[in-house]
Amino acid sequence: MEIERRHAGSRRGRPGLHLIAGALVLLGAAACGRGAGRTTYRARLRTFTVTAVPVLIKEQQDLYPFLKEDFGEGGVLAGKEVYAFQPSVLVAYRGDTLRLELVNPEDDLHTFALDGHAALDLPGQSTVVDTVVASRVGLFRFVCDIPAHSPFMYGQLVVLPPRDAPSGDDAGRWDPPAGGD
Ligand SMILES: [Cu+2]
Repeated sequence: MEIERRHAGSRRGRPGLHLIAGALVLLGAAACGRGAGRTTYRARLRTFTVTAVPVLIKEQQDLYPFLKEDFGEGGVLAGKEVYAFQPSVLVAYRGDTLRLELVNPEDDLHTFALDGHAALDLPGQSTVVDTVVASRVGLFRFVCDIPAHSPFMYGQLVVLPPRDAPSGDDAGRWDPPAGGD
């Protein structure tokens, strides 16, 4: 549309061209009118702190006696332990840069495999930081691919189209409260 405006303001060229250019400007203005109220989303950095959390693991068998049977031969958790990523749903808009702070507070190894974006080891008692760009709209599953933790330990990255951002540059913005005593 900017190009059409420049044509309309030009003193060069034949008068007929000015008429055509003027009509184009009007058409462009009408198109803008239809889009009125729609915000322009500016991609931003989003930080997600995701922690690997034990949910039902062997160390808890004294606390939850039913787990002895669950983990035993033929039990519903035989050969498995249940962990979770907390939070398990991450939401961003396309174009956002995601800073992932992945915390593994316990002594077992976990992994963080995010479809098409990242494949990371999370050693025990460590924080792994990675940055990815949400370049495609869609649902992207992330899992810990340690066999004993599958299929329990997973989550989803939801990447929304920017046109769906509700308002302004800060749409969906959330900043953690400042730390302190
Ligand atoms: Cu795991």
